[in-house]
Amino acid sequence: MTDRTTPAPSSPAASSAPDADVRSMHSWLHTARFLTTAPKLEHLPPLAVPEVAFVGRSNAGKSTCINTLTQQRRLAFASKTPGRTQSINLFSLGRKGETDAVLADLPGYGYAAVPREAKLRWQRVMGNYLLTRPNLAGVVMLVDPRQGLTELDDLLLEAIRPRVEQGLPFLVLLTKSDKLNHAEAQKALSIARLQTGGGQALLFSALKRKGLDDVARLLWQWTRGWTPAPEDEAATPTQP
Ligand SMILES: Nc1nc2c(ncn2[C@@H]2O[C@H](COP(=O)(O)OP(=O)(O)OP(=O)(O)O)[C@@H](O)[C@H]2O)c(=O)[nH]1
Ligand SMILES: [Mg+2]
Repeated sequence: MTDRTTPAPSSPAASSAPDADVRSMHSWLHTARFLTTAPKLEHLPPLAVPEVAFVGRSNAGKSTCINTLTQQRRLAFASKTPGRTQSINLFSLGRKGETDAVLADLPGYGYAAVPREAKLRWQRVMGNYLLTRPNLAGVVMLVDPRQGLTELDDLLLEAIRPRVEQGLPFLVLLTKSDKLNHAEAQKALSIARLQTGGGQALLFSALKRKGLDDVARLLWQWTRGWTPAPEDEAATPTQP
């Protein structure tokens, strides 16, 4: 499961270092606990720690991915019924009870049974969140590779392009890869990379626990590499 990078021949310790590191990244993710739920953008607390958002179509596997990464069965509520997650749910990460990062599970888009008005409202909320959340440190877009990137995924990509161009880390995670054979998975990966203009894409399977190390490493790097924009340093609850 762990990436095998070529170790320096003169340094036996170097070959075991990536394993040790990735273990501590996983144990950091396992500290996840529920922080808050926000049905609307204005209910989100201002935070001075990096936040990584999980976005994607309804039923793509966002909540399951968070549960798998954090090794908790029901932290984020996953379900066969599309549209299960209806608010922005935040989960704190950090050892010794201290929060040093936050994961955000966002409601999925594209669920056919949602009335048009609610869809439009949600698209606005999502767009505003992605464009204005000051402490956003990265976006993971989950895509079912059997569908590929859909029109709504493209719209979202377009919406956040300015922030990504300014350096916001972004990853397309092809979920449920256990449902594809090797050739299909590789093809889906190439297409996703093309569709994101050479952006980062990875295969993931909660069922087979595939891609966990890579995602853990990215989340760690993104949150460690995040620095608050100067005006956000003193993030405090908004005044009434
Ligand atoms: N085979 C397989 N099924 C998966 C995987 N990940 C998620 N699922 C299933 O896909 C369905 C949807 O998963 P959720 O995690 O609830 O999806 P979501 O993106 O959070 O959905 P919304 O909250 O509606 O936006 C559930 O039945 C999961 O068990 C996976 O890696 N492999
Ligand atoms: Mg969900």
